[in-house]
Amino acid sequence: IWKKFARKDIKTKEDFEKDFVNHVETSLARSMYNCDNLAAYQASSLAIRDKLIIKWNQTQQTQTMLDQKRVYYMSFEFLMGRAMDNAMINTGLRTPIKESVSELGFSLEDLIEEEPDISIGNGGLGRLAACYLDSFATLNYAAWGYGIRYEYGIFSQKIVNGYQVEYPDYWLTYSNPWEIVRTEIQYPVDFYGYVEEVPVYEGATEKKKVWVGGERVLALAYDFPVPGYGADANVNNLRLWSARPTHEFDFAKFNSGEYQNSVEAQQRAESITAVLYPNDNFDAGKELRLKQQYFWVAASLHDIIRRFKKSKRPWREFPDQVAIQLNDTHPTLCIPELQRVLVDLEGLSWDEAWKIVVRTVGYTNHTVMQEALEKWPLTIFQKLLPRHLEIIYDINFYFLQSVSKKFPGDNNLMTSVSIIEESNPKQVKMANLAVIGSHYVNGVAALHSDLIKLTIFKDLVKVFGGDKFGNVTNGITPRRWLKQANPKLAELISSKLGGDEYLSDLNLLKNLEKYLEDKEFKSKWQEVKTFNKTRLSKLVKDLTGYEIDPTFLFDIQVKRIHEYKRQQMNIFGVIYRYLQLKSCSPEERKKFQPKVSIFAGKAAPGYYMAKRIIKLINNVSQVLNNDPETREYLQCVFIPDYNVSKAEIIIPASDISEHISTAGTEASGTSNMKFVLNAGLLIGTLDGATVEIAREIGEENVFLFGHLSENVDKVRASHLFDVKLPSSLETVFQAIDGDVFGDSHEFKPLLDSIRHHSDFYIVSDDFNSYLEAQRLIDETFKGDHDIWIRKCITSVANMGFFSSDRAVEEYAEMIWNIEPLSK
Ligand code: 26W
Repeated sequence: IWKKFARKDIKTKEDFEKDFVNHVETSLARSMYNCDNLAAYQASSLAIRDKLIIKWNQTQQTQTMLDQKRVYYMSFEFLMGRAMDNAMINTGLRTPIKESVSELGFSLEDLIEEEPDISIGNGGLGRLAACYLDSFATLNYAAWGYGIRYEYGIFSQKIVNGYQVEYPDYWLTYSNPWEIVRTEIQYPVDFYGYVEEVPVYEGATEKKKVWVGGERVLALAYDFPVPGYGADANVNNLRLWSARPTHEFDFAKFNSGEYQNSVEAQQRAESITAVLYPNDNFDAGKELRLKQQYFWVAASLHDIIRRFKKSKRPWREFPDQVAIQLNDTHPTLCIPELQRVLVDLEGLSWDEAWKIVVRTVGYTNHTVMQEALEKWPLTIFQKLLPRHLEIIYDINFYFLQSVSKKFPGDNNLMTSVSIIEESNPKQVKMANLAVIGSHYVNGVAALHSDLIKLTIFKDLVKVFGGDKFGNVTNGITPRRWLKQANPKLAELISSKLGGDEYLSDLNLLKNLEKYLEDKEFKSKWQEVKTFNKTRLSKLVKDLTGYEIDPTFLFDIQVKRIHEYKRQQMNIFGVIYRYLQLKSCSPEERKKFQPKVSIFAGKAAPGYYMAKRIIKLINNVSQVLNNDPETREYLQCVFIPDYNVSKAEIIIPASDISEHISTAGTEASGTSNMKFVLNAGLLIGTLDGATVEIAREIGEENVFLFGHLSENVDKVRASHLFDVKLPSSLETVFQAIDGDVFGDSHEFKPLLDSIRHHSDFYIVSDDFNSYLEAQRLIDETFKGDHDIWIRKCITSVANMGFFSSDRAVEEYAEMIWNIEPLSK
């Protein structure tokens, strides 16, 4: 019977239409007469989701049957963006569904616009996790993502009077057709309480420690199917946890009539997964965040262990079945939690357990910035997780014992590698715990991986040796970042390469070099760029009211606003250009390459300087775009509320994009890869993965400038007594001080941090070389345009290395020791 009635897969247009109508009428309880775009989006999503679930079930069954090792990618953030378009593309159903939807009276583009972004991440780290999920599924790895189902994702940003204003991002308003709530999967998670000594077994004299939790919440699982690319590809799982109250409730209070108070603790439970912390690269050390981390780690490990126990294998085989990857230090509690489960609950010896922990866990570092390194005050830790703190002390004790044997008397070394920082207050250094408790540590670009060995982990390298540390350069998924974001370019490439195979084997792009002399191809290439620039111009008009001209050079910097990323340098450059234009005659102006500088990005709500940078960009925009003398040559816009779906429109429209961080500060960057893959060139410092991009596509195709990372310390040291501004920057500061861009008081802190507070990000030292690179861009763009297009084509052709498929394969081989499953 089961087989006879098993749900049929969607194969034809008709299958989809039937499911669509069904969902409108039953799942949504609507009819043909009141099916608006929202309902049509929901019904389409449900129909596509059904298809994914069938494959999801098959994939999971096969994985369980084969009993192969599985990877658990632990990430506190997943910046998934929209799901529907991606699912249609990956399953190959986009074209038939587009036709169906149109026959049903809708436009597919309109339906896609109905979907809110899943924005449960801040920036690079969260988007990287999303790209890796796509590659796991596409390459048939048995790999799950684990995260938190925040009810409020990253805030949405409005610009009011030039200032950023934050609004809550409640993305679940119209429910979410892409998630499946697993009411049968709920685990208790405890906090607070105390540690007790109990007999190892009833009646024994030997004692062991156990944790008696003081407050309990439930973790409830929500699953998101993650479809791989290809008609018959696997569907993997992203499991997100949501906090719920337990149903044990305070009867004493209830009976005495205190109804409200009797449910108070329960209501508190839900606050754990309510909101994503909006800090990026800055550790605020808030107790609720540690609570979120433990909640998620405990639930995920519980789930992993439950699955492992079903296999009835001995514990020592755990690392042969399970790989846990820590996406930065946020899930580092996996280490003491797994040790606690094995020792306190499962009765393994400390040493046996520790071997298992270390063999299971791998750690990826995403930043060298001191202020981003997670440290928890012992007081908070002790209160929230008393047993884990003891375990961490023990881990540290055994570790330091081994260090002192190897390096007797080296107290500085001991202090530096210790998990506990003897500061006031004392703190737990999560990065040290992550290195000590895992078998491999990697950075995210070649330069970054070298730097962590020389800086934050220098002493740990001494202890463990360099072989424990390595590199996996980040990658991006060509499905979302080429096919979905830039369908016109994808189509043009497919027409030349004879199909879509390059989307799952990005090195095939190399064949594009054959067409460098093909005039028709190059003119189509240009048409695609113009189309994408026009598309972005419309978005800019809708969101800012400004009209920008697609024939201008589009110069784009989109990323979180941060002093180290140096948006301030970019806007100073824009001001410099404006002042130059103002000072020339109308005739001379005509020699300028018309250009629009486009910015977007969010500032952490508490990040004062970043917010001032946004204000300055907006004030400059206002002056430039309204100046009749210069606006034919130079404009500037700030696009509000940057997110994944906007990135998909913005990135394909660039001629130039800016990756201009102070050398040595940007771990990798991934938008640099997205821009080049979408036929834009880069201006950048030799930082993060830009170094490798230049290596792959040729240095002559990247506009490089600025001090090298190995010289940054020296340059900084030269600021100790005096910061010398180049006259170019001096002129810019004079204009700002002279209220040309509004009240100069607002920008004083920004300028002072450079001229009076030692210019930590060396803007003054890099400014002239930045301007020189900009000059070269103008010259190249304005000159023989064929040369420009050739640069773009050559660059795209050599981007194969930056596919997330390559990155994930390196992790699989070097760190996880897993092979892909056959379909
Ligand atoms: C504790 C607060 C906090 C929050 C987030 C600290 C650090 C983070 C992230 C690790 C910051 C982040 O997203 N880093 C970015 O990771 C990307 C993916 O590897 C890199 O491409 C970026 O260069 C890096 O800034």
